[in-house]
Amino acid sequence: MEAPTKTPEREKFYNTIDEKSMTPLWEVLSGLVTKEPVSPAVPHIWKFADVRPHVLQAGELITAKEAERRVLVLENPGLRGDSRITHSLYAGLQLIKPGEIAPAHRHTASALRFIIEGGGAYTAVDGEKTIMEEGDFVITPPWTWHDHGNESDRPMIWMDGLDVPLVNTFDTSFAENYDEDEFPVTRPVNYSPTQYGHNVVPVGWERKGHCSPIFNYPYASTRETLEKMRQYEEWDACHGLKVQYIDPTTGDFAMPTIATFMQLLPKDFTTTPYRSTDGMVFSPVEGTGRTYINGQAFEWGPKDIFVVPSWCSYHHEADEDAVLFSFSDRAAQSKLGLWREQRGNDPVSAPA
Ligand code: GTQ
Repeated sequence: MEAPTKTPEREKFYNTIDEKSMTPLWEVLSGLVTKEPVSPAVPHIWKFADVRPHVLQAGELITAKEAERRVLVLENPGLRGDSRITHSLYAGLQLIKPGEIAPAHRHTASALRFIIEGGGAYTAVDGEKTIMEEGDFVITPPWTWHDHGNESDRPMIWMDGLDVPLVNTFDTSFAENYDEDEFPVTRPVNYSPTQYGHNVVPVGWERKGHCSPIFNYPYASTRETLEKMRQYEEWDACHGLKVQYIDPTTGDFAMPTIATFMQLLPKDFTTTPYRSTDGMVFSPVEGTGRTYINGQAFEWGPKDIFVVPSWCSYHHEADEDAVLFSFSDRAAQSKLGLWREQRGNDPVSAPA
């Protein structure tokens, strides 16, 4: 689709209406309503060994308290200055040193934590602490008070994933700080998995908010599920064995906007090329391999973070048994009826 020819007469007209804050659609239509997704984001990998020293350096420069959140933002090279890892999502690496507290605040954005290094630090959500270990996936639901602290003796580094770009597209951001560093703790550590993860809820219980009431999904359980499944389930050609994290009270994704996944790829497995409209952020937990994104190879190992933008075709190759965590905005896209995928050379499919 090409824009119509510009004649002097037309140009003059465009300049006239430009002064009235108007523009001709036919000049911009093909870039506006594209035949298929065109993302400004590009494929990229952050090797953990490369970025770790800088995350630790930040720890010498500023305290968690002064920074409020001491995070190095992972900016997609196609979107520098925008604090985005995909077009719609934010990601960063947060460092909490022993004894530090990242003070309590709340915001309308949803946040996830994926634990990359360390163990024993906590996130507190509305008065409940959860202790985090490597590979755990932890949620901070919208508008819940949260602070982070590290009572262990080692630094902890986790990846934050937030829907800030989506929230800001809608111009719906609210945020406030709590008066104290820590929101008062009123429930036992890890209470929510006990209350909501055992297939019962109190009689008369009603769901509050739009997130899973469970906010820590430990790696040990997810890993066990995948290991059991490998004995009884077929490997999916595009994904190996892939599970999605759910809100057990609805079966929907655990968060309203962000979908999260964990997958197992067995040694020497090569997946069939795949693409979907949700730009994906991957972080391998175990194993090494590579992912070809639009034909370009990205070599990965544990704790690396790489991004596959919307509608880029990709496939994985695992050199050894590999486990990959990933997240995307699929939860939001699905609710809006926008999500589509394509497996290999199959036709593009959209769920009914
Ligand atoms: O931990 O609440 O990386 O509010 C960016 C914004 C983390 C957090 C980030 C945040 C947080």
